[in-house]
Amino acid sequence: MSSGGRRDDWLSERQTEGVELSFRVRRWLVRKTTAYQRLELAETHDLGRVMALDGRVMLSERDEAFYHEMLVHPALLAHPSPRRILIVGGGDGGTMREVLRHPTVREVWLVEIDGEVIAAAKEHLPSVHRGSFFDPRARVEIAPGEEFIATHGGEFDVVIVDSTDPVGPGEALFTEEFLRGARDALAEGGVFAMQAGTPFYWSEELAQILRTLGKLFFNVRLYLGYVPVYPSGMWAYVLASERDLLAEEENFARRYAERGLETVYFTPALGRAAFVLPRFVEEIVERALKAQPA
Ligand code: AG3
Repeated sequence: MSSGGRRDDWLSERQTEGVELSFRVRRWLVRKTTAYQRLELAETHDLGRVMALDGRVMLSERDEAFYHEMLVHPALLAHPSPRRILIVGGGDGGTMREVLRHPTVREVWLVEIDGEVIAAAKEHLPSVHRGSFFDPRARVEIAPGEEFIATHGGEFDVVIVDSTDPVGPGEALFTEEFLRGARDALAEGGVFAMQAGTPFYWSEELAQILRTLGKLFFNVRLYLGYVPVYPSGMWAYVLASERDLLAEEENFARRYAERGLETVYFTPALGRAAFVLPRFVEEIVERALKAQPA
């Protein structure tokens, strides 16, 4: 049986109790249960290869760059000189690929709980990792993120959480305890970034993330991007820092040019515009961050 699916030639994600998105499968590449989750990888009819974990679509080859660029570049461009980077999750290597585009980066740690995700990505998703696992700056550790951060205080210029959803099995990476640890893993002036689900279906989970980050960081900034294969297509990300992030956004264009970045979705102008929110999302943010220090 495919995830939530009725027919064997479709990979389906049940996004809500009443909404499913299905991808017609040409060929199944992986269908297994690892120690942590159900792992599915298929060659699809329209979107290239698609990977799902526990029936939740993690990426398609066709639009993964939309997501990975938006998760990585605002955070790295908000830092004047990001050298040491930590990625929690992100076993497919797409986030690491985008991090490694920044020539300032000396070392990037990828801490992924499920080694089988990395193995499957290495074998079946070369277009996503594009060799980033083999970059001399890459360090890969198979471990739960919360364990790793507990022993790496104050070390990273940027910490990026590339997790599954705030609902379900990824929940550990959304708790106050974990997020405090992620904050404490930052060096002076460090920048934290995470994916935060969709404001369209999961406004309460998003508000919860913002409330938690609001307690931990001086500056919390929500932004949006478009990811066609994710629930609702409207995806939220959060930057948090002791740095003045609003001021740092003015440096996006210069740093993008200086670092010679090449992207298919992100541009410096889009990166700044992404913080301009639809009214209903502004309301979620205002309510969640109200009564917090500005
Ligand atoms: N990380 C975010 C996946 C969330 C998608 N949720 C869903 N389909 N329900 C993806 C990992 C890519 N590196």
